[in-house]
Amino acid sequence: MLPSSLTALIAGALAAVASAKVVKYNWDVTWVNAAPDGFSRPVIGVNNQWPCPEIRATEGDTIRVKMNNKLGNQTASIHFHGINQISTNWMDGPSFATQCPVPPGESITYEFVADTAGTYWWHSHNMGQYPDGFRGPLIVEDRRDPNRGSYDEERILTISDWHHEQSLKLGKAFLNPGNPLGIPPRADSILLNDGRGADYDFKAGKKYRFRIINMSASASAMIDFDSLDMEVIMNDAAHVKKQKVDQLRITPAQRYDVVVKAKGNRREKRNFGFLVSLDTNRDHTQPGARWQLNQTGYLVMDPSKEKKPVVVDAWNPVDDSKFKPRNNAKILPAPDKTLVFTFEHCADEHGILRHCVNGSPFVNPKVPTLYTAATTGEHNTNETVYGPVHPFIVSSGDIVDIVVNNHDVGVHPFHLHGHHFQVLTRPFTGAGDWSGSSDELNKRPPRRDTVSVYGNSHAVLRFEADNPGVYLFHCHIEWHVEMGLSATIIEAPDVLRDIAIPNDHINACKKAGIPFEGNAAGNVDEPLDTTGIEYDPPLEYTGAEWIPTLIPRFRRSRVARLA
Ligand SMILES: *[C@@H]1O[C@H](CO)[C@@H](O)[C@H](O)[C@H]1NC(C)=O
Ligand SMILES: *[C@@H]1O[C@H](CO)[C@@H](O)[C@H](O)[C@H]1NC(C)=O
Ligand SMILES: *[C@@H]1O[C@H](CO)[C@@H](O)[C@H](O)[C@H]1NC(C)=O
Ligand SMILES: *[C@@H]1O[C@H](CO)[C@@H](O)[C@H](O)[C@H]1NC(C)=O
Ligand SMILES: [Cu+2]
Repeated sequence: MLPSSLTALIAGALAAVASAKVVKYNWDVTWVNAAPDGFSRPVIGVNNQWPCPEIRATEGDTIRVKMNNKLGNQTASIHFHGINQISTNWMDGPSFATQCPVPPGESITYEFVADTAGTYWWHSHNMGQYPDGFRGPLIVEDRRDPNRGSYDEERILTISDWHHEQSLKLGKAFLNPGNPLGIPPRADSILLNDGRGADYDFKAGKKYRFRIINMSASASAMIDFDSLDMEVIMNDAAHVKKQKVDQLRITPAQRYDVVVKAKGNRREKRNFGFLVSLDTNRDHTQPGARWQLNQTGYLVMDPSKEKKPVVVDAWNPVDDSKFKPRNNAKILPAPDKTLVFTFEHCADEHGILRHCVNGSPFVNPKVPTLYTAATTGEHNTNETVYGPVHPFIVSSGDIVDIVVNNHDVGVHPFHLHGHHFQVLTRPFTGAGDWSGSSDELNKRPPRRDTVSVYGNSHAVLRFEADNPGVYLFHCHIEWHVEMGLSATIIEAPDVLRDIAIPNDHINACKKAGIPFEGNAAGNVDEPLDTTGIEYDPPLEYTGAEWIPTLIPRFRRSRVARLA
């Protein structure tokens, strides 16, 4: 006889399959005018509306999004951040990694299983585009929430920096010989729930689950709920042992699920503020951090009562690398492969500042990397065929370590596609490169998909290669992606040979004039022939701009490290 827990598990799984549904969205991607902070500008919306819609499904459901690019003058793509795309790597969304940028007038469909409950978000993964507003929450509800009972109601809080200028123009001014110091675009304001401030109804004695999602392009934000504690229950859709905290720092792309209990009683009603501050300084642990953009939201019990501003004396957010996994999962076994990802600033021959990873910036290939893996046969285990994407080849079942050594003074939030990793160590500023000592590693590490790496410091991340595909590992500051701060994990290439890519995805390449077979330069007959592979970033930044006559277009520029 089966143990009762197993019987229950099987019964649960069967029930889940029986009730699983397909959640369908048909999205026209369109320009819309919006003024979330009072300043009107064109933003990228869905079905002529902005803010963009939320995607909501239940664990086990299939999510199907038909994306019709009606922008007219830009290409598009969508990434479902934190969804690991098990067995559906080609639905992951990043342009030139797992698909072609979709040109205006074309449609593609994304379809995948929402296999794990949690708080996610979706966003354009197409050349600096999402800061124009093309992003939204993605919530996968539990069938049996282990935290059920810990809260009464649920709310979403999105946080984002905001620019009055469009991303393309910001990118062109940023990646330009006229900006040799690489001064990044500066946010004009901060948005809560894509607007100014955010108020929530709050009832005495009730407990609220906040799904906090950071959709920023760059800055870093702190949050403090006045005199109320936040009880953290999840980070990046992974359960953590409940922990009460005063303050959190949420880097772009990270999510926290926290429970906040409404103190007070029915007679003595009051309103609680929460402050969100964007740090435009480079590293909040260093002196001189300036909090230049603030927004206060309120948990409102009585609208007639005062809403006091929140004063925070100091920002000392909790060390999120010390969260404990809810299930007490142990550190994975010692690694079979280690990817060392060391980065620093470097300038190219035109004086444009880039991010060099192990000596050179990531550059988009001419053929999306997954399509190269699918069409180069036995050669797809040779890094040569992938060209300038910092390919790192791992075999099915490998335990993989990613060691990030940050030689820059800034804090960078790193995101891995296709996997949640264990954060084995992540010291604060000034710790230098990883020594290689396993003494430093956390034996019960938290799991997540985005982690901050501090200035002149490091992080060690571990995952199991159990999901064949092509996965980007990159900084989630959108401007840094455009500077080349990315690498690519090629996982189980032998399994990727001759996989079938959906016709509409291939058709998008044809319509865009982008090759979809062969090595990084589109060489089909001789995949090891590197002729035409471009290792230097293009001189002119064109972002997501659609210029039919110029595509594909690659220019030479030699990259030299700064002395
Ligand atoms: C594209 O169209 C939008 C909306 O009309 C406009 O604001 C923008 O400047 C255009 N150009 C590019 C290259 O995006
Ligand atoms: C959101 O991400 C931005 C960019 O890293 C960051 O500056 C900001 O602090 C984050 N917000 C929160 C609430 O942590
Ligand atoms: C934002 O809030 C922080 C913390 O209370 C404060 O130190 C800072 O001066 C505020 N910034 C502005 C521009 O008001
Ligand atoms: C990959 O291809 C290059 C170029 O032909 C060759 O020099 C190298 O030995 C190959 N590497 C492996 C691991 O086969
Ligand atoms: Cu970065």
